[in-house]
Amino acid sequence: MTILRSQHISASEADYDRDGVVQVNGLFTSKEMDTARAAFTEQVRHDRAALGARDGLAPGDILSRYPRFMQPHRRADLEVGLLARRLMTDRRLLGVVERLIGPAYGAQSMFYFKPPTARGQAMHQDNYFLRAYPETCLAAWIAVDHCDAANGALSVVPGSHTMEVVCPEVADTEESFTTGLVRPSAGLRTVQTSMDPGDVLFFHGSLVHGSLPNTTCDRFRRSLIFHYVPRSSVEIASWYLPLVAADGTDRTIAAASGGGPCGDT
Ligand SMILES: O=C(O)CCC(=O)C(=O)O
Repeated sequence: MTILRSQHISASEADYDRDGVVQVNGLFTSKEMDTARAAFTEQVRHDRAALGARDGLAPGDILSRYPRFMQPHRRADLEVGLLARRLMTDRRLLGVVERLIGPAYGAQSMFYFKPPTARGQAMHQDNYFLRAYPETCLAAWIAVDHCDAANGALSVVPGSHTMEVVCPEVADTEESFTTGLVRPSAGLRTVQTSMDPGDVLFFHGSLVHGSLPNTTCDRFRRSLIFHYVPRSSVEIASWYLPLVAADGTDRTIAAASGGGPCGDT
């Protein structure tokens, strides 16, 4: 898997086509990540219900104190909402997105706190959820804290983006707070990422990826995640509507219905 400095992203398209994933280091400054960390941490301490996903967590689960935040960019009434929309449409980020998939809309923002001891998220493919059509989605996974194997940084399977989006098996919920598991095709190797604040991992909607638990006793693994779809997309699951144009305004396309890889209607 290729890791580039942000000044050298011209090399990124061929790597992305081959691997379905490329890491661009130093796209944001550590100061910008300090600001994001402080704002989201203040929000979760003050009012986690405003943005927290339900995820079926038991009250004693550390993740129920630090739930992942969903679609913060839709909350213009919150500081984190304004920040998320600004970063989602940041020119540095959109510049790489456009190199990889052409003109694009933002479809989702999320913030993961992943405190010490928290479970990870089993291996999966993002377009199983987004159902962007006729192309797929692209994730931009931004490290807010330093992350590595110990605090549950992302693992990716380069080359797995050529797989179909498949119906997941049942995951081990001792290790994962989500219940679906996708196994990569035989012969593909899983790569453990390691990232510093401001580094960004870009990956294809069919790429198999996930994370293991945070095994440290003192290191959060916070990350800000955006998903994009090509502007030529004709439909997407309704949760992701409205989309966000490069100028920060909302756009709508048709809502996808039925026909997922598990045959759901
Ligand atoms: O950050 C993680 O641990 C998992 C996030 C992820 O897989 C995703 O956003 O699709």
